[in-house]
Amino acid sequence: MGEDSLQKCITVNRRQLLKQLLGTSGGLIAASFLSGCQSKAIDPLFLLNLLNPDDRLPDHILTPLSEFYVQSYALPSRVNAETWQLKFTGAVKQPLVLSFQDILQAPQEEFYLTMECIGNPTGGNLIGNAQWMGTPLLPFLQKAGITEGTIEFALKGADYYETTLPVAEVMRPDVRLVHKMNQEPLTAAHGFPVRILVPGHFGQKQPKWLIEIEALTKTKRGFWEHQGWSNTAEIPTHSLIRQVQETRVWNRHHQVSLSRDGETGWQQGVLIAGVALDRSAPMRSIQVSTDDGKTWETADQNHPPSPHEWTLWRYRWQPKQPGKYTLLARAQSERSQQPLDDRDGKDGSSGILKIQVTLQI
Ligand SMILES: Nc1nc2c(c(=O)[nH]1)N[C@H]1C(S)=C(S)[C@@H](COP(=O)(O)O)O[C@H]1N2
Ligand SMILES: [Mo]
Repeated sequence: MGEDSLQKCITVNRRQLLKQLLGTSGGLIAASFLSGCQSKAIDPLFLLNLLNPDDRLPDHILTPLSEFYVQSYALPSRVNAETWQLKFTGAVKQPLVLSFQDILQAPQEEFYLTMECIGNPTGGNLIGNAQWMGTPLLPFLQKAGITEGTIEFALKGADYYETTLPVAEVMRPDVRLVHKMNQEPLTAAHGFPVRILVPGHFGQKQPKWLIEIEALTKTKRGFWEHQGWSNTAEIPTHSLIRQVQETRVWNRHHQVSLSRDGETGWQQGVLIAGVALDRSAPMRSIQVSTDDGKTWETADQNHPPSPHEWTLWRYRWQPKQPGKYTLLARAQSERSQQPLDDRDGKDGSSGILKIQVTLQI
């Protein structure tokens, strides 16, 4: 699992990164941040009470902060909330500077959003769900005023990370400047004091330690986008199997072996559970196959109030024979259907995870 989660970090070409950083103002300081890529990944989906399939699926499962994956190429040395500033620069009518107090005094909104890294391999665990608190960005952008030729915004972190998004995406009313995660102030690793969340996109479009929003009249590639990762980084319709009976699964190499007898023996039924996510549309159904895609059954699912939070699903399988089986799960949202082939790549993974299960004699 460590290897999977580090995959993206390893793809960074240090020399290229250094060059890119030194091209920005303050590049010398940036060089000292290159202490190494930090990545933490623990399966975020805790065991549902699967042996009790009559229980209603919960509306939300939050990933505790201690278990939430961290994907950063470097942690900025110190970001102080008292001296922190967010600057609106570039093609704005009047430059605007916000303090942390300005963020706290603006109207607050609480919402759920699932964060996933575009480098998360099919079925991988660089994904977590949290409740966030922050204030809409839009009123501040309106106050600064965007000049006519503006086409993109660059969102910049104190670690000199940056990413860009089209004007229309950043000016959506559900884009927020966020300072709390699961009711706690953001931790240093997750972007204290303020990060931005742009729903519908993979993690790379959600800069932590946000310090500058620059209005651009020309397109620009961000840090990961420069390494070839998708520039739109929109979340495709996809599902992840997280659990088979009591075994947590998070990569395609997982083998699950179940004994026949006992309380969790396969004769009592096998519970399969997971999550599904889409960039903007509610999940219509999650289908599970236990015969490598020949036949499909519809899983139970919950209906989270926001499409930006993962849908939880659960399927109870009653096998009749021992043997080897291949489990698949496929999501269909109101917008699109998950493709059946393997897709691990620079647009993010949307492929089907195949889990091998052996039912013992
Ligand atoms: N400033 C900054 N923001 C960043 C990054 C970074 O390296 N620096 N990494 C991005 C990536 S690739 C992901 S997947 C998410 C992960 O957010 P998390 O570490 O809070 O889970 O943060 C994004 N925001
Ligand atoms: Mo990421």
